[in-house]
Amino acid sequence: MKAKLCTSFAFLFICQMFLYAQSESTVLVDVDHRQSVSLNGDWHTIVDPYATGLYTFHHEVRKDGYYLNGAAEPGSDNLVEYDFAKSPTLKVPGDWNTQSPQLFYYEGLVWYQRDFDYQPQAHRRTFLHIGAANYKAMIWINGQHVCDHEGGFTAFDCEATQQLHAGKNFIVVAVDATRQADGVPTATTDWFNYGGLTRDVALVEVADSFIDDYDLHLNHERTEVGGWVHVQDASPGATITVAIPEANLSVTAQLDSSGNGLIRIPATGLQLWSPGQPKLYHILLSAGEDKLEDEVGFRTVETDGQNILLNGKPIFLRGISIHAEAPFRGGRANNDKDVETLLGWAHELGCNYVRLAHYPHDQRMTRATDRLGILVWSEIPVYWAEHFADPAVLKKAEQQLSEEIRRDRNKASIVLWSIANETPNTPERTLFLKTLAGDVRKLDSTRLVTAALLVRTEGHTKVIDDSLGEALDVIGANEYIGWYEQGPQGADTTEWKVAYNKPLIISEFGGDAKAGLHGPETQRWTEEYQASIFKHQLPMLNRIPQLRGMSPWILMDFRSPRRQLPGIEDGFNRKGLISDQGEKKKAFFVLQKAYKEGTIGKGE
Ligand code: GCB
Repeated sequence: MKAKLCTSFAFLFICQMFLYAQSESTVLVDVDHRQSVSLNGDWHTIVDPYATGLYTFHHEVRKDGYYLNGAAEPGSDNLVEYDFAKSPTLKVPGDWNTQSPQLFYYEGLVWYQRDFDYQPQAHRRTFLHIGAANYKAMIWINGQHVCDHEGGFTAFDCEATQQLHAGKNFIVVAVDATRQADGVPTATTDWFNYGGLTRDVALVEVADSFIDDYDLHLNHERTEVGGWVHVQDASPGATITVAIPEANLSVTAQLDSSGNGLIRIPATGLQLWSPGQPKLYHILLSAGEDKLEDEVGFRTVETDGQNILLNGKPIFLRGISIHAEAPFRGGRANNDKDVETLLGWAHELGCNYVRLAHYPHDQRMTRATDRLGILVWSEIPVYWAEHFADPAVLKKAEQQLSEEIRRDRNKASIVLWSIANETPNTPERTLFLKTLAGDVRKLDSTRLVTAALLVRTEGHTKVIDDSLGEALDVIGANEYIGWYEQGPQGADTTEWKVAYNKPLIISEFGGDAKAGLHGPETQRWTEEYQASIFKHQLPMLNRIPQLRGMSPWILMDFRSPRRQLPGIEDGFNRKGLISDQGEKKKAFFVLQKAYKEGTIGKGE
């Protein structure tokens, strides 16, 4: 079967992954507080659309693949047809599309290589950390295979202790951004398929036995911080200590045979985290030689009938949707400045909440929402027409979900895990997504499960009765009255019927406007038309009794190859309240007024 698959070019990359001994990648929780050596910077790159660096002309796996980092020796008749040292460089982190005009629409395989000096320490282990590589990555250090990864928006860590040595080392990463019909996401989306090593790359050093995962959260009654810490390769009888020095709290727990230590710390006296007071505590964890710090907030989130309760009190989520698109320069958002700009605008708008669409964003984003007190909807890219009947696709979605939750479960700002966006209401889809909802609850029972559903129309009534609603804690729904259907006034006569007695978030609404294009409110693409959509939507939304939040689409214009209208879209989805060059459109101020004056929303 493998051999047969490997003769088809479309499957080349997948086959290569099968043919190497699979090394598992993991996610080191709190990796940004670990000692690390950055591998960011200039990497040599080779664009390889035919996968020549992996396969011979008969599609056999090459024994002398580009991962060996070969070069023709002067005077030798050894034929080597590539040379990283003489090849152009690209910046890491960064997508290749916005770094080279020739690569703007390129969606294939690119080889990345760099040299680095390293001094491994005795009794220390080293992991290669990749913040994100879109979409598939294969990794070698000093010519030896380290690991592979699929999924363009989740972080992963691969142990490289064996492959590294003292002195000069080299790393080669093959990144393939080919869109996959059976990928997560599938081949058709409404965002740009930025390829490459789009987030930070580093070597992370840990002790022989080290803390790889933990879950510290306030219990339902808000009386105790509970959870667990997991230590990899702990010796029998080892213990784990968790301390919150500021609150004079410290506990030590015995690890069980699988390396897990259960933690219970009395929470009396701890200040709760909330958007008004985003209190983070400095936490110290230690297990033998391994010491780790984190900044963690404590709060509860739950539903009660149609209410969302934060720390036991009803809250209304005044939000905005955000893509991980870099303001001003374009490309993937991946640095502190990008995060500061995007969240700065959300703050200016009056938001206490953001929907991080449509995939997990850089960890800088959720660190910042924790610090700034902005609640978060985080989602995996299960988007539109996934191959829901394919068990392999389910596995990919489950992997991304667990990587997302593992990286971010100690972030107080995240209150909602979203499992899908606008998926067709079919039995296979429902089974697939109910499995994911179950997975979330197993991995993290302290947050709410949601999804952005599609809405049905019956005359002047919008009906939300998608059967997936049964499996959700909070119903999310997207609607585009005024843009994809009717004019903005359509909202005035629309009523809503929701089949579930649960909180509802309108997770998208909006319309396009080209910044600076003005005209009558009836003229599509003008700022006035977009503002008019918001003016008619807000009163309609206020009439929905169970509305508990909203995240209009979207904070900033973003690139999407689906958006082709010359002079207006030019490759951008223009539903931003702000242009990609930072110009605020009229609708921004309509929403800002409603948020700041508190004329939208109830339940608080
Ligand atoms: C949607 C999608 C979002 C699109 C948006 C649009 O419903 O969820 O990803 O970008 O509509 O602009 O059409």
